Amino acid sequence: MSKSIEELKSLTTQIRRDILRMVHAVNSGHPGGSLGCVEYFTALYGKVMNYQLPFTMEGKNEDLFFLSNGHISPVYYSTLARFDFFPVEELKTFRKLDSRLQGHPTTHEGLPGVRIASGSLGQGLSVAIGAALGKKLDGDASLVYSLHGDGELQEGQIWEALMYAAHNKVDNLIATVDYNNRQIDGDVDDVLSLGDLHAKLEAFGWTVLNEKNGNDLEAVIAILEKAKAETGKGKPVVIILNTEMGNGVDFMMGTHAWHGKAPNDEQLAKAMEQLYLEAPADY
Ligand SMILES: Cc1ncc(C[n+]2csc(CCOP(=O)(O)OP(=O)(O)O)c2C)c(N)n1
Ligand SMILES: [Mg+2]
Repeated sequence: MSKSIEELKSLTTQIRRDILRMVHAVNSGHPGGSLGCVEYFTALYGKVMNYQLPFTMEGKNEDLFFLSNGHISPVYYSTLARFDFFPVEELKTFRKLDSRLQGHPTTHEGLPGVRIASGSLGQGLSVAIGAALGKKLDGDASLVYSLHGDGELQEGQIWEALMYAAHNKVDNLIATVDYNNRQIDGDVDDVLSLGDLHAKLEAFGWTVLNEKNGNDLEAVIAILEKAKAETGKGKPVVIILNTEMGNGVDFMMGTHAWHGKAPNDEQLAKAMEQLYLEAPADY
């Protein structure tokens, strides 16, 4: 049964708790970008995307999602577990040897929900385009979604893929850019600015939507629904989603420092206080 907005909002807090506990347990992983993308994942899996369980690799007649910025695997894994793709307890195995939950997603462990390996930035848009074209060939009217980091957009392959998708009218694809203006070494504007991203994406032939409140669940659902309404019109669709790296934990916001760093015991305890739930369903 589908969850109410209130239930989904409380789930966003649970997912944030999962993310921090997962990276804390192994003292490694990427909490910052993960925390910023919680509303996107919750909107996608809780409201917007049409998918079936049990998971099948082929995903015929269902929407597909490809995570291109694979380092934010904690938010991906927590979301998949909380939406019943695999047991929540398995989050305990994150980044452990022989786990299905590797630091960067891979397919050979067979984790339900994961259709591509990612982590090497820049590749996921090309995969999503291939899957979208495959759906057209199959007469499958479902949609393909993908997520990309803004720092990831510095990869040349992304721009080849953008050009290719517009030329081939891949209009069953909704790509989203996690526009947090942070990357591993600092602010995107300082490291290698994307300039006027909206104008660039438009010039590459895409329909471009913007959402300033990427950490407001209802706003994210609304922009994804708007994007859906723009599909089937001869152009691929992209959402520039403003998010806050580290969102939900005060000392993790306003900096790139938590891109790939785990909290220590004290920091975890402090963060958990800020992510209070009356009845947490921690694994
Ligand atoms: C091809 C490639 N080059 C470099 C890296 C190392 N790397 C991992 S995350 C990252 C920063 C990416 O920035 P962004 O996509 O904005 O992610 P965020 O920091 O916002 O989570 C880099 C350079 C990588 N994973 N793949
Ligand atoms: Mg970023």
